[in-house]
Amino acid sequence: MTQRKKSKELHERASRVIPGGVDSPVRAFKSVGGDPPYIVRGMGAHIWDADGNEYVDYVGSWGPLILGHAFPSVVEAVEKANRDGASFGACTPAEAELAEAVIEAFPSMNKVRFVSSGTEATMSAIRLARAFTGRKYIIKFEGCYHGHADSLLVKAGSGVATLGIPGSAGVLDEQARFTLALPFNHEQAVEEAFAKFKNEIACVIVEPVVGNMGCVPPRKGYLEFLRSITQQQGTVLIFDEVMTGFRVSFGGAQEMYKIKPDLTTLGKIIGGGLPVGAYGGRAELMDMIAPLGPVYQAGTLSGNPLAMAAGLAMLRELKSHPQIYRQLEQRSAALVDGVLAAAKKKGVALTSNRVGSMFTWFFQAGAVHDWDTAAKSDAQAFGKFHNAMLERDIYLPPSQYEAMFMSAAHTENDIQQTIAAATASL
Ligand code: HOZ
Repeated sequence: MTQRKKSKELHERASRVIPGGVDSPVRAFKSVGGDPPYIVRGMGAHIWDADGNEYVDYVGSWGPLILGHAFPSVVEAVEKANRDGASFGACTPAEAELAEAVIEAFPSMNKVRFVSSGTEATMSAIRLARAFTGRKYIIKFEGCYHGHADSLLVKAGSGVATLGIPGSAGVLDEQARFTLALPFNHEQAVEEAFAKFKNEIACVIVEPVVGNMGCVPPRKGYLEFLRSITQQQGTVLIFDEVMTGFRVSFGGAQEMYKIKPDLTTLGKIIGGGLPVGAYGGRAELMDMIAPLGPVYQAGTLSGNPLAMAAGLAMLRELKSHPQIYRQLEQRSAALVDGVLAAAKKKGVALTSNRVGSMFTWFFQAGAVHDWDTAAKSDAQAFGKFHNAMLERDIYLPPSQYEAMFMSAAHTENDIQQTIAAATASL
């Protein structure tokens, strides 16, 4: 049994002063059991805990570390920026530079506003959509998670699904009333909602490839359908690409599926893993934001110089090495299929979803295409698998309902080690 004495002590200490010992609920390992290892270092595809145990990491800070931990040019950029001052709450040159780089990769955006988290990005995008349309209702999809803003904590994925919380205490019925949570990948449900709430729906917000109920790709034609119905209805289509942006391809899911949403939200990948989010879209929408327009949104740390520098270094690296995406595709396929083959041999019911380097093994035999099918997974079997993998030095997200991520730093050796560990753990 791996020794995690120091992690245990650190968790006990944290639990005395931080609710549940964690600053974000999924980290608590509640759904898989056991105590979380306390991470003290990361390098490439590997992380180390306080007891000196080394793991192959498939969380990658929940997606953004596509180049692996402590990537040299990102570290250098942050160090250099830090020497010049960590925060000014004033204009800095790197903001426009990163905005130009983001817009170049996402042609659906004429303008982008940086914030400090994905939650802020989606919350602000929804405010903007409501202001633009003058409508109240929003459509989101069951099992999708767009951060923890009040109106979005309705049938959400991620930690909410993991902990089996239907919504959240403290969210007023009045705030949740205007959120229509529909099943993902079901066109009819969307058509019915538009028929029932004619001219009342401000926006449809969707993770174009869902990562927060595990990885669930859109059915063929589904995103095209969302684009077309929102266009017909004068409703703003928001792609939440906090996970998929610069991940499933350089231009995100919208490049992969060739759809132009009205607004896009992005997350920490554009900050090289530092706390950054962004929302962007056509100028006609974005120019409604203060100080140009009446939609207020602000933040002292927005466009923070360290985060901008890290993001620029990351995007430069990705842009100048497009082969990274081919390598990620091949290695992720090898890993996902290798584990599936092992499960088949052992007679374990396992199904997988994968888009590029985002993937999930669901502990069930059936196909997973929405929340109801994802929820049929055997979460207990996943928990056992998770523990057994951790014992074999493989760090997976501590929830059946979170995607796993491969980085460009994962080697063939890491993959073989992971397949071997999975074969023994299944
Ligand atoms: N699925 C979440 C990120 N989109 C996990 C991270 C967290 O909640 O801490």
